[in-house]
Amino acid sequence: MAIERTFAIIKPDAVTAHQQGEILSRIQKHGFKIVAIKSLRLTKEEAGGFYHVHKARPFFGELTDFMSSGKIIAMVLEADNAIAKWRDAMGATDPKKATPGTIRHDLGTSIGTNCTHGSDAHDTAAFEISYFFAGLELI
Ligand code: 3AN
Repeated sequence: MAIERTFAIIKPDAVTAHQQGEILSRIQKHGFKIVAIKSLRLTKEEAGGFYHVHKARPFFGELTDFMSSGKIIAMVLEADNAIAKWRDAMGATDPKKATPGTIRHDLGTSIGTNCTHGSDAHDTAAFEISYFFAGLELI
């Protein structure tokens, strides 16, 4: 296994519900190092740039409205096998299908409002990290 970095978001639903502390605690219990972290609110256009791969999907408008509806917490997480490890910790996209004990199962409310994001591959992790963080923030 190799030390790897992934990109994570605590989404607006979780920030509004004051679940940041619970999610950060789970991140630490899972053994991730938080390399970088910031709180910000995206515009709809910025959310669209982040989710550009989903532009043709029917839920794109709903997704970008939601992701620009309030503050998010953006993070770079580091661990052995971080990309798969964070996706396992989050659980399935749809909280109703996620395994009990995963973050989305326990805190998510719908397939759209599923409280967290995580990169799904090395290339998307590299794009997503660079979308939010400059090199100097990642040392
Ligand atoms: P994941 O975030 O688990 O990789 P993707 O890449 O399939 O899931 O979808 C990106 C985001 O789009 C999801 N996190 C979810 O919030 C949203 N999404 C996916 N499917 C739907 C849907 N049917 N309706 C509304 N939002 C959706």
